[in-house]
Amino acid sequence: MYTQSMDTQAPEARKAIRTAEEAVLQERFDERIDAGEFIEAKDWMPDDYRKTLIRQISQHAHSEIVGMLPEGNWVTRAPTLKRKAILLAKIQDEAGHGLYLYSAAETLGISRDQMLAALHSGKAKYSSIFNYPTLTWADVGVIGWLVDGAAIMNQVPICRCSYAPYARAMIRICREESFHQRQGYDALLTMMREGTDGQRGMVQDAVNRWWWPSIMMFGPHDADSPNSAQGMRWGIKRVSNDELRQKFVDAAVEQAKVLGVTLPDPDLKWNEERGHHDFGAIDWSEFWNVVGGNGPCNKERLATRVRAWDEGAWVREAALAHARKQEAKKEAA
Ligand code: BYC
Repeated sequence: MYTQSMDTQAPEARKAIRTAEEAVLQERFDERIDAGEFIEAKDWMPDDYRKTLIRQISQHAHSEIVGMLPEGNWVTRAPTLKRKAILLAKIQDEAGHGLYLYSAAETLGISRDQMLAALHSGKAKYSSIFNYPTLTWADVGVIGWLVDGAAIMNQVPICRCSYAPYARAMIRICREESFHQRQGYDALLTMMREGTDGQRGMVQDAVNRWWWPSIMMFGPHDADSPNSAQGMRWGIKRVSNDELRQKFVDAAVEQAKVLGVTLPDPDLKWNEERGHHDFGAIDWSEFWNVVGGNGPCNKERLATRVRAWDEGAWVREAALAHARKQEAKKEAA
């Protein structure tokens, strides 16, 4: 009876009921966000909140997976067995991070195949930083120190993201990232303290090349960040792009001193009044060029991922065939 009476309503009346119901749900959702509550996968959420999370989490997952490539370049050339084992473990961790994050995004109603199709077609973004080449072994250390350092700065606040499955994934990821940063810093310290002049020169050269791209990782200035205000309102973003960048610069200056390297910015200096370091202007044309697909390695990175997907087709087919066989066996038993 209930269903029939619903069916006989005019479309406008049905729409009005839906709108009124949604207004109540929206109000309840806003109250929960304001109270600092977590939202779970099965809870009602506004469409735009869902879409924003899918965008951010899938881009984050893609960054972890593409982020394996610059370091992967050095697995066969790591200087010692110990460094090789550490690097392999780190790269494996990144694959794990990608998988946790794809799983978190899947709880929002998108499939992994859809996310990967968006990456492979160039529609989905991934972090700008992974479009730069790793020219020497020192680059691997600098990626750990600066790139993972920037990643941790950005990701610790995401452990308190309002969407619980994302926040939970981030807790484990952050623990592993801090090991990643330390291993990079340790590799650089070894080169600086026990290495030759040539090796110290390699570290400085790597720092010169990675410094600016690392501080670009935090995204555009707050005033030019279209997603920030809403992201903060929803508790997806807890700390702004510029605040995180400043914290990162302040921490890196001290770490650079211990390491004995110079950061390539003549305007970098302590500002007593602000209680922070001032730093030079970021070249945003370079950032947008890289984000737009025209960085030094964008095409290579994407082509490598697409090739891995195509060449892995037989593995996916075999895994599915195996799962079907297991299922059939269970049914027959
Ligand atoms: N690269 O309004 P905004 C890692 C885009 S993994 C490319 O501020 P939002 C690691 C942004 O997407 C590191 N694109 O956006 C892995 C937006 O475009 P759309 C990845 C960038 O979302 C392996 C537009 O610019 N970390 O470190 O409020 C080994 C305007 O920006 C970038 C995450 O993904 C960039 N750098 O804030 C080692 C963390 N920056 O999407 C290390 C999660 C901005 O509107 N993500 N854009 O077309 C976030 O925290 C935020 O999404 C961002 C951007 C801070 C990145």
